Amino acid sequence: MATVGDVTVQEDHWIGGERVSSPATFDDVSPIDGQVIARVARGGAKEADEAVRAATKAFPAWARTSREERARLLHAIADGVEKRLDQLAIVETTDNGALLRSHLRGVMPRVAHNFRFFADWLLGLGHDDFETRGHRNHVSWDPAGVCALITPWNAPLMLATWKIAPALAAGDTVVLKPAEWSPLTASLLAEITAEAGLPDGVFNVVQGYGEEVGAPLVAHPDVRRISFTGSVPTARHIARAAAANLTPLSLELGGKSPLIVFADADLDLAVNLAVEQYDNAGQVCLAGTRLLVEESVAAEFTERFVAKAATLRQGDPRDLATDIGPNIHREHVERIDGFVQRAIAAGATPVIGGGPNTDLGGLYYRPTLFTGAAADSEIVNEEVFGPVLTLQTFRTEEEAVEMANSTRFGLAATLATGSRERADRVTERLVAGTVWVNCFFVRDLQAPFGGARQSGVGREGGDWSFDFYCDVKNTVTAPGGWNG
Ligand code: TXE
Repeated sequence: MATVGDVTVQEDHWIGGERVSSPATFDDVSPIDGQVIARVARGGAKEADEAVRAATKAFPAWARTSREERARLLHAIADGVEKRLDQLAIVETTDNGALLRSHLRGVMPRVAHNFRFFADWLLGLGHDDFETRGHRNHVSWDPAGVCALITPWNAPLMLATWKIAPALAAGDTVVLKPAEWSPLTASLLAEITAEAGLPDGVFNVVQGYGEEVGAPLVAHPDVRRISFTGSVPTARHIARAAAANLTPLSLELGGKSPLIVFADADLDLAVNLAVEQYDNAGQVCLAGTRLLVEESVAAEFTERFVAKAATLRQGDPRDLATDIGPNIHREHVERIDGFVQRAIAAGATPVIGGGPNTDLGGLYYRPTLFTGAAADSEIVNEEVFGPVLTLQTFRTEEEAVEMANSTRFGLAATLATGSRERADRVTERLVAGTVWVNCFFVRDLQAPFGGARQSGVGREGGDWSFDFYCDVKNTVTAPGGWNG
């Protein structure tokens, strides 16, 4: 057991409604100060198999549980999240370094909402009935089975519950493998599900490293769905494992999304949108890290951007006045700095930032903006996953669209423009799962969410989630043939 703030957190796996330990553990380090905060069970193939067995055993009864009862239990889990919101927030902040302010005000309430939304959506899910030459067709959404959910560290509980809530609502059972960099809130959620009365084995958590416990989990022949959020290289491993069993999978990967600022935009709004891309210290898959600014307003935009960015307070994420906290761990900061130093060596100019904030220790990377980076340079094309933006200019709408789409990713795009016609024209031509016009990060759970190209496979949200987590079945019944 570990104590984080004044919260007691279990460091074991959660399998079949019980705490299960492993002979080995791994150190969970807080990015705030580099201290070890927990020694977490280090699972492998054995624990992955035990968890899948527990979930398989629990599946038939859970699948037969009425929609109303499943919805009631999801609301009870949401109640538990709300009751322990402060605890979840401080544990998550200590574990992954994201702002306590965001966890308290936005993220954890949203976690509760994830459960409430999919509970209510389940109750509204229709059945299709239609006739073909007198035969009745009945389309039903059947639970699929055990779902392996693999999640990252940048928004651990938020991203996990986007998957857990629809899977449970659909009547599936779950094995969650949280990222090894932020394992703790999954453990608290396991407690909450038990307190809410979720039957044993319906929700399971295995802890440990991706290659050791994640790989055997996704390769398990009894897993019926895999949903993954994380990096492209890991997605390739997972897709190969899924191919062996032909397990359907949903992949939500990275991005290098454009934020296009037209000269007709409200420049203050555009600057605010641009500075928002530093949220979560730049560790957001959706971040619009490529600022594409119309040449005629580029100087003015840059000046206002630099002034606005200078007001951001960097520091301890537990301080409610902090705007930018640390990055997740030392190797990640070194990776970010590698991108930045190579960009400088290649001739790009860091208008602001350009290195870690040494006053705060090595894990706090200074918000950085590059100009003068070549279109084919690494910094313009690779996902840095840190507070690093590039600014390029364009002259025509045509050129803006071309630049926006010249990436192997396609997760999101943001436009700042005062012209509705332009917004319509440009949006139609952008390759992206989500396009925001004069706004950013607004997401309704009923909307499809996912990426084009190498940003992902499939969509989740509303009906799309149920499409993924269910086996849709059509039953055709002949008009006659009944005994009596
Ligand atoms: O992610 P990984 P990492 C991107 C971002 C970041 C980079 C590296 O660019 O810098 O990825 O992050 C589990 N089988 N994103 O290395 O490895 C792993 O344990 C099964 C974007 O931390 O993809 C963790 O739970 N599972 C992204 C999860 O996969 C495996 C968010 C994600 O880890 C596995 C995070 C395997 N073989 C990183 N190997 C986004 N889209 O938001 C690892 N895992």
